[in-house]
Amino acid sequence: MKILVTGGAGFIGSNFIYHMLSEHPDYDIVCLDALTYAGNLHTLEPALKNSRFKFVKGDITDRNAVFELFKNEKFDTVVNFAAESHVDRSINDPAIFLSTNVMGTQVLLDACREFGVSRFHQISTDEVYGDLPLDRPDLFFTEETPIHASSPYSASKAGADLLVLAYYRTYGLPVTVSRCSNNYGPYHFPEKLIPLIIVNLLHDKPIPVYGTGENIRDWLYVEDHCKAVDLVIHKGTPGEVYNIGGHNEMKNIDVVKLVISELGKSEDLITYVKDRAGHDKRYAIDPTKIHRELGWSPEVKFKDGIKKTVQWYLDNREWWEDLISGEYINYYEKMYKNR
Ligand code: NAD
Ligand code: TDX
Repeated sequence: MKILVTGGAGFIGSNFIYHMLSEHPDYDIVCLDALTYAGNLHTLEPALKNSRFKFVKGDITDRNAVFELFKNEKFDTVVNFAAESHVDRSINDPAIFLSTNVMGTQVLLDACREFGVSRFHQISTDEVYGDLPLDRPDLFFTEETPIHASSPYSASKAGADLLVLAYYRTYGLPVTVSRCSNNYGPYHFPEKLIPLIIVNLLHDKPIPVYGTGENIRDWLYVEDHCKAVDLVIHKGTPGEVYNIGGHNEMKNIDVVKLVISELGKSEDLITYVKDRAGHDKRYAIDPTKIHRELGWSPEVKFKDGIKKTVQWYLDNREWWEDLISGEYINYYEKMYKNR
């Protein structure tokens, strides 16, 4: 079995590559990644020593390069993690989100049709469902919840989902889609909430909390997501969507306070800043379908996952110290100065 993992130099894709290399000792994995600001080849250094792994630098929107790669490698399965993934960046500059997330997905789908694959799997997100109100804890996203995206990021992911499902209906391409809640764990780029809290606390810098901090996210340890995707690509039914989440809803402010206490820092570092435009209130996944049909359940409890994650950032300072120099300083200034 030969699998193409796009976006494998990013957060979840790299964790997925390590999961697959260790769980499937007879599989070959090729990673295609453009190495944008969010992609990091250092993350894949241990994988690069494995003879069953190959890295190819390239852009999923580059049709010629993608077709050439498919022609040479003859993939059985394609798992598409490659995306622009940060909501705040999509608010400032939506165009690249449409290009990578929609057009890039279309190029991959066309290559799958042309060269024949047994499965194309699209890594999607719970954000395509929009948000839920804070005062209705009885409501959850199911696979039947209508698409109702709020940000340019989630709209681009929703567009990609619709295309993927259209290629199933129109051309019979064997596709699956998974929509996961917020991930956390090793190799998470420090522009996202949990690694940003950790990195700022380690520098005794303020923690910017958007709005009132009451918004709710449904957190899942990244390894649990990888296990779910592994199951979907092997046992999922073509044409189907699977929600992935572990019923772990937390207010942002409670996540911030938990990480502060884990690191023994002061809550005085909490700073409330101007809210995100269009900020989704609550995400909450109903994972009944993947549990019932594929037997998946999350294994890592949030309090244990947070401990492991904080420890990983303490043990791997050189990984993130590299990332927060240079371009990241400009990003941080632009995003948070005078906010
Ligand atoms: P990330 O931003 O950490 O990584 C994205 C990777 O894609 C990077 O390595 C980047 O270099 C690569 N990439 C970007 N544009 C590319 C292009 N045009 N061609 C090839 N490679 C390109 O993202 P992540 O957090 O690991 O998310 C991975 C996927 O999972 C995304 O599709 C995202 O929408 C989805 N997702 C993320 C979360 C989350 O909590 N992070 C939750 C649900 C779904
Ligand atoms: O500085 C911050 N302060 C803050 O209060 C940042 C970066 C975020 N937040 C809030 C906004 C959100 O309510 O924390 C919450 C989490 O924010 P992000 O880490 O940016 O994640 P989110 O917007 O929820 O999107 C994530 O989950 C779904 C991923 O980035 C997406 O790729 C995925 O699809």
